[in-house]
Amino acid sequence: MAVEAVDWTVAQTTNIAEHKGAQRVRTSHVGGRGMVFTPLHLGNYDVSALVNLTGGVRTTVSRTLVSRYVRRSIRAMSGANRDKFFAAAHVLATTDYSVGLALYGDDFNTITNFTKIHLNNAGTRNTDHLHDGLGFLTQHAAMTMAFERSLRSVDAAISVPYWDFTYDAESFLTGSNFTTNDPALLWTLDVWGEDWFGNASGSKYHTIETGRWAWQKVAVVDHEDPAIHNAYGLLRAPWNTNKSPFLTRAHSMCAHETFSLTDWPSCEEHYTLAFAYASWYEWGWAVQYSPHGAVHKMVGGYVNCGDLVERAKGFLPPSAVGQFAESLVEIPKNLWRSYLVEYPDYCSEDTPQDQCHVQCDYSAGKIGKDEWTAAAYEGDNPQWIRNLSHKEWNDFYELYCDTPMAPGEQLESASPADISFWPIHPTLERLLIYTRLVHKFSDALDYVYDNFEWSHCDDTPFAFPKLDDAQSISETAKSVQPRTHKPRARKLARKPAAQP
Ligand SMILES: [Cu+2]
Repeated sequence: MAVEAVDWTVAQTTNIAEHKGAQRVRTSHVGGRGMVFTPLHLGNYDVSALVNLTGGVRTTVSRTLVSRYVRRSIRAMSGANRDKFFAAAHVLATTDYSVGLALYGDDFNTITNFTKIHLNNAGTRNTDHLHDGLGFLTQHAAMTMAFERSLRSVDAAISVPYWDFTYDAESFLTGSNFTTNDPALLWTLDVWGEDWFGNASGSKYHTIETGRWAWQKVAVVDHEDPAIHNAYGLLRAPWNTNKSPFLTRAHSMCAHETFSLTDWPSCEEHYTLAFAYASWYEWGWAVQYSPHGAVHKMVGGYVNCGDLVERAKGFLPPSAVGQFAESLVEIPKNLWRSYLVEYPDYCSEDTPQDQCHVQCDYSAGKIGKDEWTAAAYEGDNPQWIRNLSHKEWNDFYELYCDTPMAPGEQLESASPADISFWPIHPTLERLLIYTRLVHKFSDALDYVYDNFEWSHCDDTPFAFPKLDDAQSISETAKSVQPRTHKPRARKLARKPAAQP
């Protein structure tokens, strides 16, 4: 028997209320079998095909089609879709919040506001709510989702792409390029193209000079704004006294060759994460370090180090200089959080950078190296510091206190300002979903419920379907009128009327 014609019916069955009616398509294909259908909404669709065979025989086949947004590798997107993503992200970076709300609705938010959220949660003096804990992945995933909704308020057809940076590591480590272990190779990658993340390598201002993101400004925080900011009033962490008005990517730690291409997260780190950590607790901690940290570090880096490295070489062995430069990721903020150093609250616009930087209190003499080390390294005690003589320690301490070194945005709490921040964390979220598909975490719940039955409801209109009754579950789900929950508007306390 041959197929004479197929009558297709596609009907949306869930998430209908939001769209004022279900999307439905009926189409007949004489002689052919296939049909092309583009779902316009999220939700489930019933698809059925009535197949007319020769000899008047008919048969029906039904399936459920699930419609979701697809997050794709940034490299696998079509050029047009990738461009839509970057164009919408640029709207978020350049539109005033109030204007965006009026134009695009309540889901709209700006990159500046997302940067404030990140900064206000990671840049406080008492703690970092977003990193070095189990909240890292979930909170970054939540921020990505809010960012994605904001993008969709501008262009409904957008998903946030993921940047699989392990691909980069493998292309260098196994490719013919890998002859020098030169981290500069990183800046030749496609992702730094003018219309993608933009390229800051070779810029004497350590910023992007051409393309969509050229000369991107760091937001200035006005006096009324409670957002965390630096001494120059720029939307940066307090320990980042960088005066540059432009988004900064240093790409090295104080110009010192501390980076190795082999630090870039590779297949090995992601494979190990997926299979070597049995529990969510272990996984959730491990994910933020070797599987991802180096991306922030190597993009952000440290600028304004003057001759720090050269001077340090005068009294530190080369390996110590390297270890010190590399640990700038943590030292400045740890010392500040331990109240061993201060940063100025305010530096006027005409204050030169070399006069606006970390402040060490010499009133009680210099801080001893044990106290400094315990704070800077959170208890670790690196050998290179232990090896310093009294004089070397004093020289090092003065050098540290004199240098206006500053991290690029990607290495501090204002990282969402850099467009290259956004596709990093979906890569980790994707790996989490993969991990959960391939094995169960051992720290699963250690209890179960006795049953899922509400038999006392069976004689009411609200009988819960039994779990093994798929048909009843599906019918119930279709018959119940969907509802949405809107948060109640909070009544704001009225300001007392001003006295005349
Ligand atoms: Cu990150």
